[in-house]
Amino acid sequence: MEYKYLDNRIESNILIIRLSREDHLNALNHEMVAELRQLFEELKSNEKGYKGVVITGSGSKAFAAGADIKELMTLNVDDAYMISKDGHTTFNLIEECSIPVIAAINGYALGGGFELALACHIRVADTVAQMGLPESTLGLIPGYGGTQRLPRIIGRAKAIELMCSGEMIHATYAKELGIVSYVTTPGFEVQKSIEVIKKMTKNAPTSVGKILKATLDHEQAEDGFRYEREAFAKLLQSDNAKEGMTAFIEKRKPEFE
Ligand code: CO8
Repeated sequence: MEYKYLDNRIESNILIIRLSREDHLNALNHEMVAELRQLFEELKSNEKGYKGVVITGSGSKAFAAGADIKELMTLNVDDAYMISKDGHTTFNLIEECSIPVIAAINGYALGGGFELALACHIRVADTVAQMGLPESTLGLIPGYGGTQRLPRIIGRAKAIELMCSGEMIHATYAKELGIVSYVTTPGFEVQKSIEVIKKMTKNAPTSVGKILKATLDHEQAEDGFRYEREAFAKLLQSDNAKEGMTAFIEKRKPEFE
């Protein structure tokens, strides 16, 4: 299938997906998320026998700088709820994939972009990568599963600190926290990810699929995902969110109530 926002190629029997909206720092619009959903639905049967998947961003500046803020500004509460729910379904499909999925983080991975990386099984980042969940700086909260996945990876204390502060962290600190498994020089994050997939799949493929499934625990978080999308959709209509997103577009600091 042809994709508008995903540029796909195959190397060593590994599918490399490049998010392709470079002018917007690969910000995730609804269509791009729908394309990811389609692709990971197709990967369920893995008819082509891929060994793994690497997701990365086009250009050198960003993996993905978040959900598309301009698109978010057009959504009413019902649309926002549904788009967040679609995102939850899509990112759960990624997490449930029966072959290893690695996020090769090249540059910024923020908001929804970081949430996409958190849904992958493993993260590799280049030395200039910066990541975080800055939604609170826009008067929002994460809406693509970040409130559930980040605490699972680094513990609640550090996760709530990062989410409430909206702070961006560098790759080396992300590695210290256990978010990122490897840090590479810029331009080598995809190669390193391929190497990790090769290492993980050199044994019985039946074992790999079962290990990925046995360690999956997002089902326990279903209430949390529902709370997240309800809160996101309501907050999106708030005066603070309008101020936060308008300030981003106008390239100024927001003034929150
Ligand atoms: N959405 C839309 N456009 C964006 C985004 C974004 N998230 N990020 C960057 N862009 C655009 C900019 O508007 C700019 O476009 P233009 O040239 O037309 O002005 C272009 O990309 C380049 O960006 P900058 O000029 O800002 O580049 P800088 O190098 O100065 O800064 C940053 C890079 C620091 C990454 C900066 O762009 C930034 O802070 N971006 C926004 C980060 C952010 O707040 N992300 C969170 C978004 S909210 C979110 O992700 C919610 C997820 C849940 C959604 C649930 C669905 C309902």
